[in-house]
Amino acid sequence: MTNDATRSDQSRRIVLTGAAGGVGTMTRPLLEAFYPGLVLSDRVAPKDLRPGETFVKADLTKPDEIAAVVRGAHDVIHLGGHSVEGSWDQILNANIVGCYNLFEEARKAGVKRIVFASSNHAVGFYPRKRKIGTDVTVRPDSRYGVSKAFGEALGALYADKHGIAVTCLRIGNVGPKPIDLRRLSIWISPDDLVQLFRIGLEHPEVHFDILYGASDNAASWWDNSRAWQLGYRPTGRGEDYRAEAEAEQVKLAPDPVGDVFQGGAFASAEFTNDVERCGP
Ligand code: 15L
Repeated sequence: MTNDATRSDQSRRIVLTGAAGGVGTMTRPLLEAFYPGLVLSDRVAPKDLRPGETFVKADLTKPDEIAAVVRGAHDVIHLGGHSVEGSWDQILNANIVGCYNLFEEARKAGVKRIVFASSNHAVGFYPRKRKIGTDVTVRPDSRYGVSKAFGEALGALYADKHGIAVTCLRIGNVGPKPIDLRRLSIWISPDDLVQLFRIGLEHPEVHFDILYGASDNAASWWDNSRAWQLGYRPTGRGEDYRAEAEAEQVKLAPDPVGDVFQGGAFASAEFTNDVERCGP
């Protein structure tokens, strides 16, 4: 990402929800260089609070607590919520009600930009043999995936109706390296994810965008050209780890349903259909 496309004003208040979770923990140390003084929020305090970071405890289901978190904020990176498949109650509360509370309290507080952690599971029922862009119809593979599609729709509403610049990142799998064959296609390094956060927080052209949260993976199932257009230049290459990912894959049991679809085990869980009857 070029610096002239992304000039950061370090004095502004930026909130990171879900700060104590896996993705928050991996990206906070990297974000610090660009945005010192992050305001962190979660239901529990991060164990490794760093100098300059402020923690505000909040439950996404409680609008007054979220209002306190976003008060005076210029931007929000919303990672908070339930991060895998869960019961309907869990998903409803954390990801549907919680996501609504976040957007609505942010609007009331005058927040200018929101980066929403969507997920590959919003489109997890696309077969692996298909390459998809960000303009396809959503095909969630789980209740969790449905909640991410909801968050994307909510983002579009708040962008069009209220002028908040919203970037939805359909994040693949974040970590130091791809951990199996599926992740060779969807892996993203923490550095590359921070690059995408910065595009969402800075790029002047963002109104409402959906981007894939993936590194530069030769085996990718996604056309991420919009991200590249916005200056994204990922440095991670899944292919560099192919041998390790293949070695890990052989330790896993075959999943005749999950291995067909992009969402993997999220697609095969609770599956009662025939693979042949799923769409192309
Ligand atoms: C996700 O959306 C989850 O948050 C993460 O835990 C992984 O399961 C990832 O997707 C994945 O698809 O590997």
